[in-house]
Amino acid sequence: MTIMETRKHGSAADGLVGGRLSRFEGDLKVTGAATYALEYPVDGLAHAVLVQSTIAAGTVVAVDASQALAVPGVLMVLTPEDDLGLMTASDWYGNRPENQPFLPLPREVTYNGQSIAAVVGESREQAIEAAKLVRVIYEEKPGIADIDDAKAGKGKLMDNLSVAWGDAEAAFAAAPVRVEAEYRTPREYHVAMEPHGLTAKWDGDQLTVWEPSQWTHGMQRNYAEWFGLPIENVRMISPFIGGGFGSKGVALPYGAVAAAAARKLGRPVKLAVTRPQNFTSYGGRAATRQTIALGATEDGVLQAIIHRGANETSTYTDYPEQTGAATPILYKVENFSSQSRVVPVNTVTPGALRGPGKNPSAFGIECAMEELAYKLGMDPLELRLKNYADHDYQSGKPWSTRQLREALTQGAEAFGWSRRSHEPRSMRDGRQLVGWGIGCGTFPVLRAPSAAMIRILANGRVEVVSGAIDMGQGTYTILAQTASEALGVPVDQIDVVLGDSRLPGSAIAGGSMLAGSITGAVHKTAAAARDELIGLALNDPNSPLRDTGANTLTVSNGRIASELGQGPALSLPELMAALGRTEIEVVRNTLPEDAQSLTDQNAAWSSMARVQGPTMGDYSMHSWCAHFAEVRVDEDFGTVRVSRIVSAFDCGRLYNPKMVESQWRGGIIMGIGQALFEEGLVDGRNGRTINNNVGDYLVPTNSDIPHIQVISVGVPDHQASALGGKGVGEVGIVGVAPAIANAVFHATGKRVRDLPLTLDKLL
Ligand code: MCN
Ligand code: MOS
Repeated sequence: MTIMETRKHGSAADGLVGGRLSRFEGDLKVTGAATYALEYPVDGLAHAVLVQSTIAAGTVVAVDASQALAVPGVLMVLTPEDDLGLMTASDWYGNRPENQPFLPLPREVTYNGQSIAAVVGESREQAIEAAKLVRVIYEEKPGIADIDDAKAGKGKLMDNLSVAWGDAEAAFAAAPVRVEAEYRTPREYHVAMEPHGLTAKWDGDQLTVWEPSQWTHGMQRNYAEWFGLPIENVRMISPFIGGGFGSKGVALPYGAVAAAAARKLGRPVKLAVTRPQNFTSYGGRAATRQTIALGATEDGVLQAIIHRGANETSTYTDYPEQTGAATPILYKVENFSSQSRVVPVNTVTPGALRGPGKNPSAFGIECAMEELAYKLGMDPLELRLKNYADHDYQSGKPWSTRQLREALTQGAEAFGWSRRSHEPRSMRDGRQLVGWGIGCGTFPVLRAPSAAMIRILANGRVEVVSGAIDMGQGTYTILAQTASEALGVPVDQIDVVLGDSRLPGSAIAGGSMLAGSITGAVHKTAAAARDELIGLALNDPNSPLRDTGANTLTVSNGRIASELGQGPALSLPELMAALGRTEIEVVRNTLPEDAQSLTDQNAAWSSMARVQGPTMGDYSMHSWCAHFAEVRVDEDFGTVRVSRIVSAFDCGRLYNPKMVESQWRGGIIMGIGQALFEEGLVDGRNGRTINNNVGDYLVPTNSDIPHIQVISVGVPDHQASALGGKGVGEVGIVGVAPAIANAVFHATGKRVRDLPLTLDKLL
């Protein structure tokens, strides 16, 4: 646990909600003062190294560890022979299979790169050396390398993802203008700067885990259930995280291996997942395929959308990457049909990666819309505005707030869209073909309860305490601002303590739901703390404000006083001293009244059971954006550079515009990577991820990123959250890749429908 020293940044207004306060933990991170999970000094550490499978499918017949065990310093080799005594944990919704053992080092191999053994040594170097000497004998089975493998087949229809209204087939058949095409996205990976790993330490039956986590309470529960412990026996500590992007929301098999090894050895164990192992220790974004058919009238009114999507999944879990997530809600259409399939292949189960579902979904529909615009000979901006959805046609509900029209028009204005010439290859700059394209994006508002604690100390400092996390998105900062505003105490008097499952429960930093949820909880708690202070000041026999005749007091700028100037204006230390209090502690949560039992609370913080989707209520609630991209394509070489991006967003009220702009830019940068570079390559012979390192799996560098202008067009949305904000963290990536693909078409006249847009596809 680290108590954050807050400092003044800029003006006093910067410290309130809506101010541009700089990130509290930023200095600590860039100066190396932040302690990451694997850097915690723990006495007596042993080091575990994973051994991963080299076949796509089959059985581990035997593991010969004799040579490995002979390496000096090696303490233990764990193999599928070892019974680690673990049980399967609940899924995200809190559903748990009964009596199902959990085998983090299984005998059955279902993908290449699966952990099947681990070596523990006195030093990491000794363990690495020994891991190379572990001999595994397999009985190999034919595997399915990826979704394009002939053996993969069409996969399974996910009935719960089918969406339909009107008669899409008939309306499409009757439409005078039609486009239909297949869009493809490859496997993509999180590649957060901080790789995965943990240190696990047992004290009797208490387990402490230092591990980067997007959800301390959810992962606490994972470990507790694996090891059959009461939930409070596990402590997850994660005050600093070097990025997660969806990969650090649940405990993963390697965590079970490290904790089980620590228990067996009676020593703390550290396990650092190597960069290559990060590519298969958890799933990246699934490869997707989708066919989109659009039917329209000759003047560009959409008549039908037919969407057929599919994504890769593993052979053991049906993970849906919902390519139909954005398709039904972006445009007004009376006839709609969407179906989704999952295609099991021999891969680790894919996972959530920034904007899951919505991201590939927007690639399909937003490319298809521009294809339709060209077929109609219509400006793609005009086509989008013409088919603007006045309400949510899927749920039939009104939007809570939807400033997508403003995003499109203000984005277009800032970009200079009106200067575009429509024909492909009609704009150039020397040998560079210039192209402009649009991509819209959306992300649902998810609402979840959270708890928080406010502690007012004798020295006047205020602690805001929560088990929520900050992986760079700004939680520390916005919580100080929220408490400052609600409590009336300047932000430099506030410390924020996060990232520990012992602290009050919180929603996951996932699905862009944390900020709305936790600012709501902190606001409520801080207001209650202020009321308590005022109550004590008015009523406590020792309070200098008691007998002044004042009956209302306010707290402002850290001083408590009557509005009419009756009696003294006391600073918090003065009041605390007079009251003889060392501390005032207030805890509140945003669960409903009838869900305050400990069981209900534990379930709420450690599962998704109480998360409300975007249409659970009277409205349909989403964040929205419109990206405008300019590309330059070298006519001779086919190289694509993104030379300018302007993006306009509706994310409701912004708690801290500086953080938000950085979130949006971060998403856009990831979108540029997705558009131009990112592609997990699979060896068709053995299902191996070939480019499993950051030298070969390319992500953008500074020189790939142009000026990015971001614009907020949102208005407060009080349906979406207590303070009026909508989700920010993910929507930025959604729609970027299609904007770039559309710009590349405009530049070159060549329509590339499979990401990434590499030069070979343009020549
Ligand atoms: N914010 C705001 N006003 C709002 C909403 C948000 O000021 N109305 C700002 C706050 O600074 C807040 C941040 O935006 O801390 C993100 O808020 P939110 O959209 O609620 O997202 P979460 O806090 O739930 O963070 C998770 C989200 C997800 S799901 C991914 S994936 C992602 C993302 O955040 N991964 C990230 N942004 C990331 N940023 C960094 N640096 N690293 C990651 O791994
Ligand atoms: Mo974000 S992919 O929901 O962690």
